[in-house]
Amino acid sequence: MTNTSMNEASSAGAKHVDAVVVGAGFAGLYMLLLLRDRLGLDVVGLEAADGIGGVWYWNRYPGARCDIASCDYSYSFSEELQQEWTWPEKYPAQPDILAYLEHVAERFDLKRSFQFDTRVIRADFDERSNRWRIETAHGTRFVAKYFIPATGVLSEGNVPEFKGRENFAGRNCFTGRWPKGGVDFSGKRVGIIGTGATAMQAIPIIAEQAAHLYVFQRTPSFGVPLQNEPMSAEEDRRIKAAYPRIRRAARESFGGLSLLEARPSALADSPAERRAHYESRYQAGGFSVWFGSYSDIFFDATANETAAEFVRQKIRERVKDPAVAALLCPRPGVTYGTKRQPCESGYFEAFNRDNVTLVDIHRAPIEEITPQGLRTADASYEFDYLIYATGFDAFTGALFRMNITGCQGLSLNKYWSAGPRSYLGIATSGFPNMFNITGPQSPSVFYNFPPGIEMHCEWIADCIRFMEAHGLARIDADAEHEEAWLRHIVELADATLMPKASSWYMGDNIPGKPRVFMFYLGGGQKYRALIDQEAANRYPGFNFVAEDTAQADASKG
Ligand code: FAD
Ligand code: N01
Repeated sequence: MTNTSMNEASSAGAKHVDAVVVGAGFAGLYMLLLLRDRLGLDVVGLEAADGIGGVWYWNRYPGARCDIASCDYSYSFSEELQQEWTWPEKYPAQPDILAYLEHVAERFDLKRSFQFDTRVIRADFDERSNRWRIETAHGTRFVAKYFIPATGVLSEGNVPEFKGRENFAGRNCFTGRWPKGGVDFSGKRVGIIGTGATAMQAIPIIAEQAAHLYVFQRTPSFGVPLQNEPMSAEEDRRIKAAYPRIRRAARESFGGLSLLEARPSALADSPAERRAHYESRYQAGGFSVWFGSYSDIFFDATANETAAEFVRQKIRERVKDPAVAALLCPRPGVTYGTKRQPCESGYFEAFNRDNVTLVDIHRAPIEEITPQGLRTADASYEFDYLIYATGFDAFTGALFRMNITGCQGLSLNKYWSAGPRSYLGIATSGFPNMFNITGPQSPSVFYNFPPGIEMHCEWIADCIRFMEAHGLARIDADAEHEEAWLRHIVELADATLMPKASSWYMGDNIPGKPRVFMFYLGGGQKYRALIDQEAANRYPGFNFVAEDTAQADASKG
């Protein structure tokens, strides 16, 4: 078959649209709204789940909630929306965020443009027509000028391949695919593997229900209290009146949050001043210790140790049994805040209960999952339910599973085999007309997601508007700009303590994944200025092909 007839064959029966957006989380919903309603494009959204919500659709495990305050973790693009929606708590729980996103979808009539239960399994760029050909697991096909994966950086689960995993006779649960009806643990024996942010939210609640809970911990985490509280009517009014200031402060901040200001140096304060400052941040809750204590904890190991020791001391104060407390404290030399800060509500106190057992699988690793439970190097445990709270194949997991092929048959999986490559974290050279939202090499997970998503979606919509207004068929990131961006990402990361820590930020949690730093550490305000400047200067880091050139080339073939 010639190239032309292959292209024709694979486009036959396909639906032709201007853009395909994959994913119906915060990103996919807003991207679709902008392209459809502001630009007037013909857009289809494809979503693997049977509803909207993304992370907040899938992660229904007990205790799932956001650890960024609702006034920050919400869309800012519509004044009416932010005024009419009332959050019940300072830090919203999963059902409330899902209800909010349902409201957004309803209010802006978004669902009619989505196809649910529809997983994208392949996307190929056809260089002759400058169109993406997208295929779903049902075999339906789409041809689109623009292909926008809004597939999330924490959407592809990681369930480790323990020996004997399939032999467990009880019920398996993965926190990132929690059943809609919930799971009743009353009177049951439960095992949970993992002690990251997810497990720290789930454990105190499951501990209250289960007959016995075994917590299998390989690495302890520096948890700090969330300090959640109900939203009073007065606080709701205050926030609604203050939205212009709150949103501005978030835009002008490093991490997209409105309320935190760190002092420059932990070492410049006396031990007593430092202790008081950490204490006030600990009591303030959420990310206050992480982003709001001292800036140099990210750069200087001695400064970092003051924060690490403060949090360890808190764990020792909260856990009654000193041996259990010691196990729950991150080990000496492990830096604080160089992996994602987990926030908790009663996590450490859960280990004061008689029905909770902490099992150290660092010392005695899991050897096998058995029909009755699991066996470690030194003991066997029996339970009825086994929960995997084992995290995600972050950043690249969902993208790689779409089998994306760009120019000259190059697969994204191959091009990124030594780590992600992009210009500005938005586009990858050789993959034209494809845009990433809060993906690798952007501020991504080091920036509050809703404003990060709005920033990217608006930039992408403006870029597409520019292309349509100027008769452009193709936009492709310039390879030299991409190379320079990669160097910049590494340079910023290497100035901090972060690449030295073992975490999913570095791909450490997935066997065989290359160890590279995955996101931009220059801060949201600098990043916004860079991408705005790129657009204002008419995209110097990108190469364009005009529609008429593309048509002429196609007719030559
Ligand atoms: P997602 O919400 O992940 O949506 C991606 C969607 O794409 C999913 O619905 C998925 O089904 C779909 N999809 C993926 N692949 C395909 C495919 N091949 N075909 C079709 N559909 C596909 N961030 C914060 O800023 N603050 C927080 O407090 C916070 N809490 C979090 C708590 C949990 C438990 C998790 C897992 C993440 C949390 N995050 C938090 C990060 C979270 O990823 C973002 O806040 C945000 O929800 C991301 O939205 P998104 O639309 O980019 O991606
Ligand atoms: O995943 P994780 P998560 N054997 O990767 C353990 C967001 N989030 O789902 O550290 C034994 O952090 C692993 O142990 P170790 C947030 O961005 C936010 O908890 O690899 N154990 C670890 O303890 C977060 O960072 C909220 O030694 C194994 C755990 O499983 C991100 O999602 C709530 C193992 C995984 O921890 C991911 O968090 C929830 C193995 N083979 C999630 N493999 C909020 O509060 C893994 N583990 C907003």
